[in-house]
Amino acid sequence: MTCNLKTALCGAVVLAAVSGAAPFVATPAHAGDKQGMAMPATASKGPITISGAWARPTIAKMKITAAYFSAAIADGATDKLIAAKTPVAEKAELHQHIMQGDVAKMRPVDAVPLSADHPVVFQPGGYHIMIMGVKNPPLKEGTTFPLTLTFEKAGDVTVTVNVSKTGGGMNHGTMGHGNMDHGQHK
Ligand SMILES: [Cu+2]
Repeated sequence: MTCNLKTALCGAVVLAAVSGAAPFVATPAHAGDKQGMAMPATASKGPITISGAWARPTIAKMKITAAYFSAAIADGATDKLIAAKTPVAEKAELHQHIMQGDVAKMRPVDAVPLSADHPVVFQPGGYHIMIMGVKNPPLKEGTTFPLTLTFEKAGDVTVTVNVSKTGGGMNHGTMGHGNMDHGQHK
């Protein structure tokens, strides 16, 4: 019964430390997620980061092109890219290139799964966003346009796409996508 004062002091110190930390926890972490201000080449939302977005220029009246980028997600999180759209074209579809013997073919895919162990690189010869029905062709080299990627959990992420013949020097030439299995488990 003689140590009440000490105990009470100790308790008060702990309480002060806990309540002192609380305002930091309450601060919104992503107040600056707005798109379209500085036209970033990298965009992120929640655990997802999209970077290095580029698309091939079109020539003359060509109304079709493809966009590429890297999609990464934080450790422990998973999501699925399920759709794409852009105001510069009527349609944007998720596509995958596959080799059948010596013939490169492409086909639409419903969804592209994303996890920290399995970041996805959209690149020539693999996954790409097929952009169809370009409204004001040509899409000239050196210009940019917005591309909105829709994720199952994170929702829409809009990234600025650089129109470029080379993708700004990114070199993923040695990566193979030959036999990836993307079976869906809904
Ligand atoms: Cu395609």
